Amino acid sequence: MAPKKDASEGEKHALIGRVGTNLKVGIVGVPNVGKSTFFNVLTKSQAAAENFPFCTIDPNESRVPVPDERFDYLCNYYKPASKVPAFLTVVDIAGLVKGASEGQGLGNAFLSHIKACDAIFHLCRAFDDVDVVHVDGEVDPIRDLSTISEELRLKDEEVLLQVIDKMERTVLRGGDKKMKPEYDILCKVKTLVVDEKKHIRFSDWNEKEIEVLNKYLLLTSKPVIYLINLSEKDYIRKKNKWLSGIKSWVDTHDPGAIIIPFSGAFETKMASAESKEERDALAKELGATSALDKIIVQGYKALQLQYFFTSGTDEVKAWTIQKGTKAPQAAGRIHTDFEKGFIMAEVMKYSDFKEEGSEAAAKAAGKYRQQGRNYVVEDGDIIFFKFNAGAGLKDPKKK
Ligand SMILES: Nc1nc2c(ncn2[C@@H]2O[C@H](COP(=O)(O)OP(=O)(O)OP(=O)(O)O)[C@@H](O)[C@H]2O)c(=O)[nH]1
Ligand SMILES: [Mg+2]
Repeated sequence: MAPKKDASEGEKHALIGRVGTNLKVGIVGVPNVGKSTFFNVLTKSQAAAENFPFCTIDPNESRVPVPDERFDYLCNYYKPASKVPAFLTVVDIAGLVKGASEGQGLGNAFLSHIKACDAIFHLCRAFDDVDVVHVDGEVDPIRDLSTISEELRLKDEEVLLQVIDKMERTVLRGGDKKMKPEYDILCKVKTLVVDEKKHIRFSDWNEKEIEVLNKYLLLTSKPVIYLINLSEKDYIRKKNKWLSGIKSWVDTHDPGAIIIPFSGAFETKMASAESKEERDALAKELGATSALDKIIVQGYKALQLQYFFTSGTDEVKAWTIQKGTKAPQAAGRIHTDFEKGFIMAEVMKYSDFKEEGSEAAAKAAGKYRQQGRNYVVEDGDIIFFKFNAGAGLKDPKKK
């Protein structure tokens, strides 16, 4: 199934990449800019984050719960024994330097770590601190953005040229007709990446092209969210000398991409608070709130994931699905038998549930709807599936 465009959120291009729910966002940036510090505050981990370049070598991976007030409301309402929110998987990757695509710095190894991710948090340093060394001397976020963006493109260039060169032997000289359509599509991608020096995600691709692109998982096809690491002071006063330049760079080089300013130093301070009350008090005292929730939600959205809820006094759970998933496949997330023996989905919109105040009231108001196999599940649906328990085991027609 080709991923669909999501007009509702103003995204211009289809998502290229793996189809599934176990998707990851990788933190990418030049060395020593605060990637691991950010990873630690985001995922409450203790990955090494020290003041020297290439502190991170092997990727660190962790899951973070996706904050959602609907989930909180349901938990508050049912007071269930088990609460399972949706999760976003985040990977902290080694720093990338100019020439990485040719083996500089830690070289090619971690470019494969980026390949294994489905979206990118491009973390960029915009804080001054003479004690924190920058591999390229002065702090200059625009230079860093260009460095990373170009290294990703160069890596794609290398992969494309290799693949095309190999295919030429069989397709052009060997007359392999079967591979010709794929070869032609790759040549089109090559024109964009190599000749026009553009990223893959900026173009519109048809279903066949997306199928081919999905095979190669090229780096510049992955959606990027720009995270700008500010000093605590700048974050609190919402001012930074680089921000407008960064915005114009992104508008020119990655139109429509999301930019989220945050501060590693501020978030580290906030992370020291032990309870929600303490955190709220600290936020009030410092005069700013954490940007982490927004970052997680945007990361999850960039992967075109969403979730539906199952809820009751035993458990309130958010089930991750890809946008466009139909009811039987959504049921299959819970158990394969639910999909095989799917009868119907009883669906309540979260807003209706909240408005009516209870399941019974929503039912009485006719807002608890029965949906069939073609129903496309919407984000935040509360669903109760009805299924035939024996369907997965025997053919119901045979008595
Ligand atoms: N002043 C200041 N220092 C920070 C901030 N975030 C990180 N640092 C410091 O910058 C240094 C590098 O931080 P890391 O999080 O290890 O950076 P990294 O990008 O993971 O580095 P590599 O793994 O080497 O690529 C550490 O000394 C951090 O304490 C910040 O927001 N403000
Ligand atoms: Mg690191």
